[in-house]
Amino acid sequence: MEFLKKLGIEGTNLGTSTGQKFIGSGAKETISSHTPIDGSQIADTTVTTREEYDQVVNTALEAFEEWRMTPAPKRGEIVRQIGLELREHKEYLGRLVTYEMGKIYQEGLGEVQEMIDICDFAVGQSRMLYGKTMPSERPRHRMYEQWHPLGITGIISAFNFPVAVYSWNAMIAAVAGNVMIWKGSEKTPLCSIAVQNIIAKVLKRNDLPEGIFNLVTGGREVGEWMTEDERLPLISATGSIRMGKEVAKTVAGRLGKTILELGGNNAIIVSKDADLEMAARAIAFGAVGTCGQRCTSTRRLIIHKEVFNPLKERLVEIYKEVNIGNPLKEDTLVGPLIDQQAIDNMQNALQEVQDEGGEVIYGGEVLENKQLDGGHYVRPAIVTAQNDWDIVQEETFAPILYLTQYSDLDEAISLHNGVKQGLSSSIFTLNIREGETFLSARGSDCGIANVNVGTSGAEIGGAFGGEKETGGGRESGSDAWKAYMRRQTNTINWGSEMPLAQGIEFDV
Ligand code: UN1
Repeated sequence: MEFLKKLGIEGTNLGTSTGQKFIGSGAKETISSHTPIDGSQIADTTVTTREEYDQVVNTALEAFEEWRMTPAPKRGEIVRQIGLELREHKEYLGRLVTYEMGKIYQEGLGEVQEMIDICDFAVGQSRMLYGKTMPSERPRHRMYEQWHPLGITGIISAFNFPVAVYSWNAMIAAVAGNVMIWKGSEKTPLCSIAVQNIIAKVLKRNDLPEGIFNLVTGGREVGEWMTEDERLPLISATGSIRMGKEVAKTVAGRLGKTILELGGNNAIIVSKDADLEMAARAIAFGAVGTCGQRCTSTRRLIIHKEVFNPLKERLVEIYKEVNIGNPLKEDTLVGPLIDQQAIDNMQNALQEVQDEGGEVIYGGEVLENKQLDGGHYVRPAIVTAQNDWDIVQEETFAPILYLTQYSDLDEAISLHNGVKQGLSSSIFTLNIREGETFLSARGSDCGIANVNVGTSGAEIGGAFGGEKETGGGRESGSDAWKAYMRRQTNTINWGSEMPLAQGIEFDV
């Protein structure tokens, strides 16, 4: 396949890299990558051994010595070139994301576009790592703060955004002066290797040392080496709440820093004053896009009782029109789930919600696809449910949309906030009071709150992340860069006296 060749991953048996070079070879544990499109094997990748891991860390520590002393705008120049290289490879990499992860090609392209956007953002940021200057209370003293890099940033990312989420972290961390060790998901190892190959071109061209952008491959064990390792002052992890709690505990146990981007259980409130057609379109993209496997996917609808039936009917109509199948095909809107486990989880959730008394209004079936035998296709489901049912309280990584009703806005907001997660949220209303209430301190408790915009598909310019069990981390835009740096307060005495702060007299 042309795009595999162009990305340098055809028949690969790679896995561990210190930037320009892949290291390690010979017989060892491998991970086989399969496409969820038809279940066929794409290639094998090697799992990082403990020895290779230590080699990576040592190389990274050495590179940090040089990288931290490279002026930030010069680091930005490297990221600018990575952005250009990504533009060159956008179609191939987008295709690989689709092939290995299963999201439709439009969304594969969108993901690479997010990488390009964050590169551009990071280039600008590289000249804006601003610290404040504050007036000193002492005469002839100057006081200011500056931001320094932390060291090795460990990045653990998930299968559902196999390339973009890495870039949010890596490109910002890189301009901040850090070196990176990335462990991508074991479900999408080829995406990691392809990105590594693209970055390697820029590193080689600029004659940079090994150890700035590093890659390790593997499962839980490799992740634990990272979280336990004191040489990694910061771990940025994206994944399940269960995983995040373990990462948080381990890293906090050594007083390291974390950025956690965990599960969401995102809802849209649809008011009786909503533009229902606009709402329906946003809901459909949020609920069935990426086959319900975004952390920002719309999982719950809280609908005013007066518009419940018309909206429900409109959604069923839209769901009926949605083409499910090969995500590489242009007219497909919903591709496969990632694997059999995801299908089982969806089926179990549907069973559980029906046992509670919910009704599956539409979809939910596992689909046989003769042409794509071995793929993991489902029909997205619409289900009536109650917010406090256990299964509704959980994030099931599949296209299940739970519908509930409300009568007044306070009730809607309380249902909305009545889950443990707090990532993304939205209200559809043309009533300014309702919209502003939702955004106020007594409104949505999420990290992202929108009016007349769905829950998924955030732009990179804002800080991305959420509250409560979503983990509290912020990545990507705004001032998220600060989490990748350490703040230092500096006071300089340029006078000839030695005055103390707080006016303390201490005559020696
Ligand atoms: C994720 O699902 O982990 O806001 C990230 C969005 C995308 C990123 C999702 N820009 O839906």
